[in-house]
Amino acid sequence: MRTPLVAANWKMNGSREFAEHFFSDLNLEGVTSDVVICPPFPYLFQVAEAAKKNGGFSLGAQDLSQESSGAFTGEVSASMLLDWNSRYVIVGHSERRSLYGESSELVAEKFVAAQMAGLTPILCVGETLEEREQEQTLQVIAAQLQAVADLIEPTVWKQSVVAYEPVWAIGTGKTATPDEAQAVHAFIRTQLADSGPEVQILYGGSVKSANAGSLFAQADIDGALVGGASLDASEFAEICRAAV
Ligand code: G2H
Repeated sequence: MRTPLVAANWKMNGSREFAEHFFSDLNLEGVTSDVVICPPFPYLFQVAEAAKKNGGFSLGAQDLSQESSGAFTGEVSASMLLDWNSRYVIVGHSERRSLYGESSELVAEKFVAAQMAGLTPILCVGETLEEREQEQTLQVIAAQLQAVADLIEPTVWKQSVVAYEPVWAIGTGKTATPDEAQAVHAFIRTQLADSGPEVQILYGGSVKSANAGSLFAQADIDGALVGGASLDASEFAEICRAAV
């Protein structure tokens, strides 16, 4: 049995004041899933403190460097994230791939850096609208997963989370139907070798409390990576409650 997991990706949103209000409003009563909150880097400390005080969720980061230390201005290493008690880190979010030119090979190096340091990578994969229309969805996802598979032993998948985020559904209000998402999740599981049955595979892309239940009811959807809706504490808690 896989424990459901709901992760908040705040993206480049928030402030100290926002985080203060968020945690005073966040009520995770009745939540049985794993919960992760991924703030921007400057708020890791504040979220780590809130996690210590309130409990019920773990800390994650939104990205990391593939390097361990050195002259890499602006970068943040896996050990720095661990220093603030991060347990998870998102790698290969489509915004990193499309806006910052991150290749699948670089994403794979980041995955390995995270995993070797003891962080759980949340590897994002997904196709663009054009790729879906050209019926290339599964090939695109297989290639994104293969770049990681080329660098790891198959059992290492067990120490990771995969998030399927169709690019056309991100922040657009459009969501894959539960059946569309389920088909891709089932495919992803087959690509993870013998580890497949144990890996939490999340759906991401305009998830909100109104659509979470029908997505989570699918056999291979183990939770969600939530962007916009994670900025509202009660909406986010509602989504977490739907993950049973
Ligand atoms: C996809 C998702 C979170 P949103 O990027 O990673 O964001 O829920 O706003 O579509």
